[in-house]
Amino acid sequence: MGDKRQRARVQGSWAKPLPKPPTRPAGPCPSSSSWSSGPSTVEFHQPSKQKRDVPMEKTIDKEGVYEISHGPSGVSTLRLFPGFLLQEEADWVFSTLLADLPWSQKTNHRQGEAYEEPRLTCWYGELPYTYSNSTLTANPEWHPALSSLRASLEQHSGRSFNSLLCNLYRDGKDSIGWHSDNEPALGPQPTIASLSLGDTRVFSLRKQPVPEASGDYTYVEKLRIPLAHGALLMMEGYTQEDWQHRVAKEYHDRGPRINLTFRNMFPGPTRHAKEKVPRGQRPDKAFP
Ligand SMILES: O=C(O)CCC(=O)C(=O)O
Repeated sequence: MGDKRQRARVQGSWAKPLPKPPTRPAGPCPSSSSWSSGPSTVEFHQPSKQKRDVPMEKTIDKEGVYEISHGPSGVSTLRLFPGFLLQEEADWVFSTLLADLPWSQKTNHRQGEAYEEPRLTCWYGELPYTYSNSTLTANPEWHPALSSLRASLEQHSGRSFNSLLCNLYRDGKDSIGWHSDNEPALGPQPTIASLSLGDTRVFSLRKQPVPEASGDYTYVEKLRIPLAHGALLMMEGYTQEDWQHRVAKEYHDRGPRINLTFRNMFPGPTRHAKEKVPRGQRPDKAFP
């Protein structure tokens, strides 16, 4: 059938001339989606998504100095001394503080709702301490056991501490949620000395995500530090700026544990970290 008649039958006589079939370019036949010798095929390729691995949680359990990150704010350092207090001394301090300190359950406020912290606390220092929209009043009368611990920590670290938050985890259900100790009253790059007594609990840290992650912690670095009876952990440098920490609930039997966090507070307006203007778009979890 002549070309003219074929056009008339298939497309109607008004049809323009059929386009010429394209000719295969010279050279070797490229792979799919280009011309091949048989009927032409076009393969769809999914735009390649970068595969990312969720980093393995690392454990720190040996005595040492650990630079856990070098940015974005600066160097974050941990110092771990698992046997800072000898067993006998740790036993005596634990039972004395458990019996003598004025432990109470603090009520915090979030979005207008009151909730009780899942642990007991008491506070020592010349200044009140405000976090989660509730204030622990100043309490300058240090228990003698606490004063003596403060003196040995100051000698050991070369730092001074004028304040102390005591936490009592009654069992594995007591916990503290993700947070940073970055209240303005603690000043820039605060050094926190954290002494643990009683049953071992896992202290976890996670890096703050980059602003582009929009608060997604899936791919951030994570650390776990089992803190046993008599262990001292120092958090220094930019740890409070670039990392968060918590003690999660545990669903097997845990005995009571006391944690003492010695800090240095400066007079001035206090705001809790969660009220602070976030770096990038960093949404923080509540601080139970
Ligand atoms: O119990 C602990 O080891 C941590 C306590 C803590 O994070 C805090 O008091 O801010």
